[in-house]
Amino acid sequence: MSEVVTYSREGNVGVITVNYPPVNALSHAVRSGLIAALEQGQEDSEAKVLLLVCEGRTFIAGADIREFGKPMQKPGLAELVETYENSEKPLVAAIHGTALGGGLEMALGCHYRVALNSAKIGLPEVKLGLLPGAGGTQRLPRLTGAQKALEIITSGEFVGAKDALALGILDVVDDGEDVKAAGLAYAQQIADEGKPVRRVRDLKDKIASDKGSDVFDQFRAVLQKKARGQFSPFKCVDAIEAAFNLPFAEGMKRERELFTECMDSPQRAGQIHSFFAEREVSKVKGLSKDTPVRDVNSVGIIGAGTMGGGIAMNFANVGIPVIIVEMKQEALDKGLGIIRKNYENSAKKGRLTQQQVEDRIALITGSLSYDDFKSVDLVIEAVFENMAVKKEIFAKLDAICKPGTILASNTSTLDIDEIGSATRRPEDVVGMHFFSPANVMKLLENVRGSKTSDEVKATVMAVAKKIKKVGVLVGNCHGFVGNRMLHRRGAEAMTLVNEGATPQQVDKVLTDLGYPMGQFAMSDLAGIDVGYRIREERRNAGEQVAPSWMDKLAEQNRLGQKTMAGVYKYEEGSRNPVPDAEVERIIEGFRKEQDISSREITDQEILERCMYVMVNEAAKILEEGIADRALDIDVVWIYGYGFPAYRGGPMFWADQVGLDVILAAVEKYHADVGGEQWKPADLLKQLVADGKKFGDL
Ligand code: T1G
Repeated sequence: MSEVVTYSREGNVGVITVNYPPVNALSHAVRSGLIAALEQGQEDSEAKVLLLVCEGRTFIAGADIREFGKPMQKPGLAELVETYENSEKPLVAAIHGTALGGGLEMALGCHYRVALNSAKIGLPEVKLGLLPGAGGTQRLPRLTGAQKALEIITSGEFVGAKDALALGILDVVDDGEDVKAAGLAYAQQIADEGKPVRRVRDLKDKIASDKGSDVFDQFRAVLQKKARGQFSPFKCVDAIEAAFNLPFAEGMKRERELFTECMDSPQRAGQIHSFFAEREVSKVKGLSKDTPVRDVNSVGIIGAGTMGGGIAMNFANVGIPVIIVEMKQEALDKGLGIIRKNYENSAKKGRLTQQQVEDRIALITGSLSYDDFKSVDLVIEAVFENMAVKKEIFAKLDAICKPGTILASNTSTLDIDEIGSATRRPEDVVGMHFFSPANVMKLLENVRGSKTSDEVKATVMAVAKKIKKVGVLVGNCHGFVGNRMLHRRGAEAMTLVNEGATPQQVDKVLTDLGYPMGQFAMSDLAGIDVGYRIREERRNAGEQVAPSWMDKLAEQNRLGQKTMAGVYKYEEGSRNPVPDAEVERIIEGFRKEQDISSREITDQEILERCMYVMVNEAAKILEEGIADRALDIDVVWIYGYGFPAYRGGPMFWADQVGLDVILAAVEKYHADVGGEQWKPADLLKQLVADGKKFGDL
């Protein structure tokens, strides 16, 4: 008798119940249990209809991802679904929570489907670098037609119960909260009405209406942009197309071939790594589930600029009231106006109702006085990057805020310990580094100071989850994890241009790797003056910072998108970067001034120098304990800088390139290019010597 799947009967309904926490994934034990329970149901002469239902918080959430990469044990998932579909007795699936991937495929193998109104369904395999491999690409189109099946399967997005009902994926949606009761009622109705077995595989009208249409090629053209560089989305289209060109059994064979191609692709390994890494980062070294977490029911924000406004929206979006303090009424009004405009835009796009817009705006109030922070639980400072200003602010906050209020800075590079030293509560001081636009980017880099308490660390990690961010706890150094590595890449990219590359050549190497944006297009977006000010501050602090052709741009007020010209030029109303001959002249002039003779630079050298310098820096970050695990760094780069999840993050990618290859190149550039950035990290040398990878740490 299976521990995880049981059979029972209620009246003349045979009930197959899955109970395999946390998400009823289709592990080998569950698959075997489902076969056994179905056999019991078939043999139970009292059972006229069978019901498949799950205990716990959700219906089956898919194949057990932890089994991927290991030898598949029978029964396979496609075979299991087919066995259910061939049941002689009508089978009803009752869905709550999320029916995803193999879970939805199991439901599609049943003959009728009921779901709670709160339930969602989806085929998110594409987000794992896969495709639905248990008949989803063949059965779903038979219910929805080609276009909707293509959208659902290539996006991997979840579909709410009401929409799924309208699409014909569900038969009934129940407004109650008891999925078993809903399932039993519907199964009893089917028994009473003597409804027959109804196999999705036998449905023909949706196939007939879309057969031979050019929707597939149209969709491939759309994917060329949306899924640039990815493998599995295109295989999804091929599999779905097979449902319209081949008989069901042939279509299943074609799906299996394409699924195997995806399973074997390095992108699947990268996506699966990213999936688990995103969940692992919330398990912080040194913190346990018992570490106390403070309540955060009200938030104060200092600064109503782009960052402050975006940060405020994150809290209002989840119902937490926010007070934004500015120095001047005009700046406050401008900031609040931008927040309203952002919400109105979301409403225009149908993402929010007007009521939701008003409700969120009502949660955000402005003030010109710090006194309004007296009772807030958390304050986040989001003013410009100047240490003296920040210390003055934190001293004031320390005097005004109640004991226990967490004082956080959104600084992107500055020393959290030094900021905390301006207060009598360094244990309550922490960095909360949001990424622009703060209401969009998912990463929240939480920066622990040397005195930050475990309770505060646990609290800001819980806040990240609450505001739907991916929180990563990192150590305190210049640039923390993400920007410290980005600074290395930026410096290397600038030097490559000094030496002969063009900005657009460098950017194309990075976008070909899968970044959404190249180094210099990103500089234009952030503002050329941002980097210029940082370099000037470091020069004024006595650091040796080499002159740069980008300084020339700043000095000529070519600040990027905001001035319609920076590294690139921009047409009116367009963000599309266009190479500018004027910039090439500026670069040429800089080379002459610096007596640099330019040379032909290959794309491979650009890739190595931009990426390996980051990997070397990351190894130093790990050595210093600024990041606890390599996967933390992967998550920072995927969610903070758009590093392609299908490559698993820079550390996972480095492991796939081979650390020996990278170390050899680092040593070569240390000799050729020189500089601290190319000094091989001890950890990198050690891993290569031991034949190990970052993933082994
Ligand atoms: N397999 C194994 N473990 C899983 C899992 C899965 N499919 N889904 C989640 N977990 C673990 C997760 O690692 C975490 O573990 C815990 O459950 C809670 O997850 C043939 C091949 C269901 C929406 O892609 O989207 O079917 O950290 O923190 O935020 O066609 O988990 O507690 O140890 O994410 O409430 C397709 C992936 C598989 C769904 C719940 N299915 N999961 O979110 O909790 S491929 C998916 C999710 C497939 C077939 C193909 C989410 C969730 P731990 P969580 P959550």
